[in-house]
Amino acid sequence: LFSWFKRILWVDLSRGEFREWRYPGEMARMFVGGRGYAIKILWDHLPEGADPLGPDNLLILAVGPLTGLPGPSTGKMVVAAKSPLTGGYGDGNIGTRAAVNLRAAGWDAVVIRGVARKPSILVIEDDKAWLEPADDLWGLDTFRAADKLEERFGKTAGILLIGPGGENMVRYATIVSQKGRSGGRPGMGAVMGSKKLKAIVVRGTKKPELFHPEEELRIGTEAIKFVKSSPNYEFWMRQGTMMTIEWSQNASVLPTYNFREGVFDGWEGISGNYMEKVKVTTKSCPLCPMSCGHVVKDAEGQPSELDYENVAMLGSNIGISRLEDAALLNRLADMYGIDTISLGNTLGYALEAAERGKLELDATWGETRKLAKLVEDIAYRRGVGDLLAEGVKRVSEKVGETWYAMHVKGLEVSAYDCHAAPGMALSYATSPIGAHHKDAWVISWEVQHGRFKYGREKVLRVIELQRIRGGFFETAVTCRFPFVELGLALDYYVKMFQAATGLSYSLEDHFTVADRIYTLIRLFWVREHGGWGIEMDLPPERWFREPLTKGPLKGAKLDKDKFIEMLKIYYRERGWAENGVPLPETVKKLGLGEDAVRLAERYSSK
Ligand code: PTT
Ligand code: SF4
Repeated sequence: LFSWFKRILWVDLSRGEFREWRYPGEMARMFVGGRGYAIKILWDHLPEGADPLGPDNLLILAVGPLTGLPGPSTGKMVVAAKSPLTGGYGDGNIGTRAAVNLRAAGWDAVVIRGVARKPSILVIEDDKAWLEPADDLWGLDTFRAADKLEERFGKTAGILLIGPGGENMVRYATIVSQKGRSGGRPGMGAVMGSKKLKAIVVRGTKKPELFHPEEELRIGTEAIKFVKSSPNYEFWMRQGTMMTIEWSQNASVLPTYNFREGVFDGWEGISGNYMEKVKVTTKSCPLCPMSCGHVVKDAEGQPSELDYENVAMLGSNIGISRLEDAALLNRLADMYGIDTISLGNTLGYALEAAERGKLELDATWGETRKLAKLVEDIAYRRGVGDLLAEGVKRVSEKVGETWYAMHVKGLEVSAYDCHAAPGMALSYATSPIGAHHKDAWVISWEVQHGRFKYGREKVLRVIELQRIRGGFFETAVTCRFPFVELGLALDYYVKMFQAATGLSYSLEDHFTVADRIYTLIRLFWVREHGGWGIEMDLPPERWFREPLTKGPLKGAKLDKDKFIEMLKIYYRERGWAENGVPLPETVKKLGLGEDAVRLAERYSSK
C-alpha cells in the first residue's frame, strides 16, 4: 500500500504521553482515511456513553491518501469527535495548511484524549510531538492568536486553533485556521477547548511514497487544467458560493426569518452581484486553483471572508439585508471560533421566540449592532448568551416551543429551506452528523427534477450523493468543489487514487467503503443514544406544519406521511431496519465485526 504512512499519532494530554500506532493495512483498505478513520477509531476506542466534553472524548484529525498531492484543491482535513451538540458522531472538513503539513510530518491521523493541566499548544514536527504552554494565548480571539503563533512558529507552520467560543465550550464552537477557515460544525472547537488545547501546530519535511508518482502528477495536472478551462471557472472566481444567494431566492429556498419563508425582500443587498462590487480580495485553502474565499470589508471596515452559508444564515435568516452587516457577524464568528450556520439558526429561533413573547431578548430582526453584542455574549456565555451557546435544540426545550427549532438530531439546519424540497429534507434527515448539506446537496437536482415528488428516485439520488460526497471526498480527503462546481469527472479522482495508493478501487469499491462508514456511523449513534427510532430522522416540524406565505411557492409545505414513506424506502435501500438501525446481515456483509453485529441484533426492529 502506498500514499498512506500507516502511522497514527496518539496523544494523551492528561498523562503528557505521545505514542505511535502502526495500524494494519486492512484499516486503509476498509476505511481509506479521513471520516473513515475517525469513525473506526471512535467505534473501537471511545468508551460507550463518554461525556463529549470530558477527558475520554477523542478529538481526531485525519487526512487521506489524496491530501496534499498534486491535483486540484487537496489541502483538506477532517476533524471529528463525539459531538457535544448532538451526542452522536460529529465531524467537519477544514481547508488548512495543517492538512498538508500533517502529511509532510508523516502521520495519517492524530488522536487526542485527556485534558491538559493548563492551556497548551500541541506541536507536531515530523516524528516528534510535544506540548508547549499557551497561557499567553488563552482568551485571545483566533485572529490575534494566529498572529502570535505565526510569529513563534513561522509562516509556513500549519495552525489549527480555537477562540473564546471553544474555550467557553459553546456547543457549536469550531476549529479555525488561516483566519477564516472553520471546521467541525458539531462542536469540535468545544471538544478542543474542553481539553485545554488552544492550538495545534504542524510542521514536516517528508513526502508520502506513491505507487506511480509520475502518473499521479500527470492526472493531477490534467485535472487542474480541466478546472481552469471549465466554462464556469470565470464566474466561480468572481462569486464562488456567493452566487447561490440569487439561485436560492429564485428557487424559494433562501432561509428567511428562521426558515419561515424561502424568499427575502432584501436579497439583492446580500447577493453575489453586490459582493462583487465591494470585494477586496480572495483567499483560499492551500493547493487550490479555484479560491473561493471572497473577502469584503464589513460594517466596521474589517476584512471578512464570505461564503453562501454564512451570508444566508447571518443575513436573510435573521432579517439582515446589508452584506456589510452580515459580514460583521461572520467575522465575529470567525474570531470567536463559532459556527456561522448554527449561530444564525439559533439567533433566528431566539428572535422568533422573543417575538412570540417566550424569551426575553434585547434585539429584533435585522438589528445588527444588538445581534453583534449577542454573538459576543454567546462566545463568552454571558446572560442570555449562555443559553444560546447551547444550540437551538436545547434552547427550544428550555423555551418550551420546539416545532420551529430548525435542527435534526441537535445539529442546526444549514441554509436551504425545505418547505418545497422533500429530497433535501431527506438529505438533512439522514446526514450522518445531523442537519448539514455536505453529504447530499440534492437541492439543485431536485429543483430541476420535480421538486414536489416523493419516492424512490429521490432516495436513490440522495444515497448516490452521500456515497460520493460523504463517502469518497471525506475519506480520500480532498475538496469536493472541483467536482461539484466545475464538473471535474469522478474518473479523475478514481485514477489519482489508484496511481497514489496502488489499490485498484473502482468507483463501486469506493461506494462500498462509503456504505460501510455510513452504517458504522449509524451504529455509533445508536450505541451512544441507547437505541433508535424513526423520529430521530425527521426534519423540523415547521416544514410539515406551516406553509410558505410568500413568493411563487406560497402555500407549499411538506407532507409528513409521504415523507415517512420515503424515509422507510431509504432505510430499505441501505439495508437498515424499519426503526433506522442497520440489520445484522447488512453489518456482516460490510465486514464490520462482531461488536457491530451484536449491536445491530440488539436494536434493529424485526
Ligand atoms: C462547513 C460549513 C460551511 S459549508 C460553511 S460555508 W460552505 C460555513 N463556513 C463557516 C465559516 O467560514 N466561518 C465560521 N465561523 N463558521 C462557518 N460555518 C460553516 O461551516 C469550506 C468549503 C465550503 S464553504 C464548502 S460548502 C465545501 N465543504 C467541503 C466539505 O465538507 N468536504 C470536502 N471534502 N470539501 C469541501 N469543500 C468546501 O469547503 P464544516 P473550510 Mg468547513 C468562514 O467545516 O464543519 O465541514 O462545515 O471548512 O475550509 O472553511 O471550507 O458554502
Ligand atoms: Fe478551499 Fe474553496 Fe479551494 Fe475548496 S475550492 S480548496 S474550499 S478555497
